[in-house]
Amino acid sequence: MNNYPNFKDKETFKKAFKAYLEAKYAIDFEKSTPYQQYVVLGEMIRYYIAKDWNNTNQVTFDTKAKKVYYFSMEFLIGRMITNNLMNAGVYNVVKEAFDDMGIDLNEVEHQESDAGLGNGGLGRLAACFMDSVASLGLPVHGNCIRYRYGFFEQGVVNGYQVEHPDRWLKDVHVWEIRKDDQAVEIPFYGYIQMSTVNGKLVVEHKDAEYVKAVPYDVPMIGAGNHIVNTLRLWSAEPASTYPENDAFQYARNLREISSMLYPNDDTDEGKLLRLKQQYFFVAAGVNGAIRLHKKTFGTVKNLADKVVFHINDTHPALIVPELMRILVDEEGLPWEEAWNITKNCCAYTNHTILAEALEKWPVHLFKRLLPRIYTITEEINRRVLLEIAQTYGPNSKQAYDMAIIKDGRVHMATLAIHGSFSVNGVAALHTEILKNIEMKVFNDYYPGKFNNKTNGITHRRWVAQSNPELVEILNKYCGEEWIKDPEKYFPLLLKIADDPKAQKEFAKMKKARKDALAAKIFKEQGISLDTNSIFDVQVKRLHEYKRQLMNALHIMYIYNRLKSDAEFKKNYHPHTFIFGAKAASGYVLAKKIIKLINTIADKVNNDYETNSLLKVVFCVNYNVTYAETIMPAADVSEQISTASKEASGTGNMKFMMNGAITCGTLDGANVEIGELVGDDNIVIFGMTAKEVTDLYEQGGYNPWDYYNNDERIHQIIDQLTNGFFDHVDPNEFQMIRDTLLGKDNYFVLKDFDSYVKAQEKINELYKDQKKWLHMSIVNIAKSGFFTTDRTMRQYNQDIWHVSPIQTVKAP
Ligand code: 26R
Repeated sequence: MNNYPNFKDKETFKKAFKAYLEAKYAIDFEKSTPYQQYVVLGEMIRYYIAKDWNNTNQVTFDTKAKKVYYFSMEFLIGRMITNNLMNAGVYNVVKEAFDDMGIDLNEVEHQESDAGLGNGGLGRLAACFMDSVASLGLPVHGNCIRYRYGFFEQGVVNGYQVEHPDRWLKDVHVWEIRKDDQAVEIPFYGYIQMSTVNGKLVVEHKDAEYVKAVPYDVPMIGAGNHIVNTLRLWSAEPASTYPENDAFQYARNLREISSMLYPNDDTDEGKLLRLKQQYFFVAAGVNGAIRLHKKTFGTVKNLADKVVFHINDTHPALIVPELMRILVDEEGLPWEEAWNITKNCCAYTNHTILAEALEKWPVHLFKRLLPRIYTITEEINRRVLLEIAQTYGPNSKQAYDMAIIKDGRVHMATLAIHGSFSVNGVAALHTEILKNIEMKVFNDYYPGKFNNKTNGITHRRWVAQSNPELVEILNKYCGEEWIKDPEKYFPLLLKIADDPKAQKEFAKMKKARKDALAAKIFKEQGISLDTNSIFDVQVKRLHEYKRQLMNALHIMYIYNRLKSDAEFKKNYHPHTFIFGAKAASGYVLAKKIIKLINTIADKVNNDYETNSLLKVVFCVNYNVTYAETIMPAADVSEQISTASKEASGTGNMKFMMNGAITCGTLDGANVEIGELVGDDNIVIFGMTAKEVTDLYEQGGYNPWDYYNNDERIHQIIDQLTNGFFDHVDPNEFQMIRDTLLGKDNYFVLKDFDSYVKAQEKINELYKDQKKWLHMSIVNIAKSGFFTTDRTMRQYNQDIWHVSPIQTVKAP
């Protein structure tokens, strides 16, 4: 057993738990609340893993192991308690003890607030990565900001989204440890004075405004291997020196830095505070890493052999100039040597090709906030351009395209590409688009730098933790080893894909998960669902390119058909369309689409002629915790983005691993899902990425042709504004109508017909349950590829090259 004996067995645990609780809260155990029980359990787990955590750090230090610092502005971790109980290997002891004591473990688990330090895909990916690297024993540590408010809490009032602050830290955060001794002071503003002293360049940052960065460490517990990595969250506090003339204003401003997560995942707003956040956590994390490196090796010259800084999207790209600053200004290395080290330390992942999401900072803003970082970035740019001129001559188009600073702005993706030894995309198609279109000029100039790492999800959270019925089935047909290597063991399911007895077990599993979701929705929103209906689910951020609108319009079409076509009605299998989505607070059209979905739900759910066949639910405040109930309950996974726009998607993988059939376009990782399961086990529709790109080049298409020639489309578009929805201002959805008929940039109307056909196919397939279950089982069997264990192994083999930590296990 482990170093801390309280979890040795059920009886020991019961005694320790009771004693701890009574001491901590000075009450009788019988009078304790689930929240108090949660805090005590959480703290006990943290003590339990403390030795392993310390040991992991110590061994990494003693063996002088190479390590990775994964910098991400977002880690969407959700709740940690269940994951920690399972990975630490004490779930069953606790469960049995609690059963004896009359405590509902599930209720205790629900006391934890969902840590929403992320917007969506990119943030959740980082969280899945942390689970996998710890479980593989790889020394990979996260760096992020300790946002006082995470991603906003969504409410719905009269069909409209309202936003509330996410006060996730309002109670104690049981997992973190504040490390005052490792705080770092970060300079902003001021000016730079250079001088030469004894022939050496001295760079002084004068009149700077300092902010203290205090780290809070959160353990990332590996599954059953006694490895505990660290996620370091930086918090902004007053520094030891501050401007005397305006101390209050200073205090207010600096607290803002770690006050909230920006709720945008599409448009780069260019807000000064966001740039401050970026430099704040980059500088804190890099300085901490360098300090530890120097303590280990006494030099920075071997940095590239021992450290990788991973840049998760462009948000932490300031790592590049910050590292140069440290190496040149503080360590006194010549520029060339420093640049060589920097280029060999940094690796960058691109997560989007949406032009509006690419970060570009106005020079005037950048320069004022970060004077030294700016001059260094300028020098990087100057030298890079000189080098490019050697290949392409002076004033080439290539030089313009690859410039870091141009048109008054600093281009962060460009900075990240020049400053990294590896640039990766997140799905095969996405990487091809980067290499051949979006970043072609870089791929030509830096052959071999670009590579693909298809995303994944951690099967520990998304199956082991979220779908107990599926766990039982997997244990039975794949053996309990599946948890260690899903890619190897899941395919054993192929043998029983047509076995009636096994099929029945899968059907039962799905029914149980649908019942659980229906119970939650009933409890929270008072809507009752038919769990024999097809659960057709689209959950993800609300964005035009993801085309929730197409899904909504299709529901209107189905409703119209059900009302007017008896034959159609007879053949229609009952459907429940489930949505979950948050819209960025400033994204007006996205918010309108939420209103539309809720308006449609209102209408169809209350129509007694059709509501046994058609129901619509908008799940309020979709987050990681909600997803844990939704993913396993889906029959159909909606992945219907305009082809080429969704870099990968990861929800698609969670659904697949839980047996849902993908209804999707050939976009992102859907392409790879399709290749794995084969055409018969996925429903693909719509334009291809190439067709989309070609059509953009021709300037788009005319949506009026579709409105005029397709009666179904004509009817729905008119219904948006003709009073069809009761108690709704006919102008309410004018904006949606105008968008669709104006340009329809995301080809909703163009793909509509093929989407209707895809949905018709699903309706027919589902009626043949033998066929459907076969498809579902094949999907699970092939989903092992999408574990982040595989993704992380590939990152390590091709990019990071670190060795697993060898800890000496306590006797
Ligand atoms: C600049 C700022 C406003 C900003 C832009 C974009 C902030 C956040 C984002 C989020 C983007 C980068 C994102 O989440 N991308 C998603 O990454 C997932 C993980 O790789 C992919 O699965 C998904 O397809 C992609 O949209």
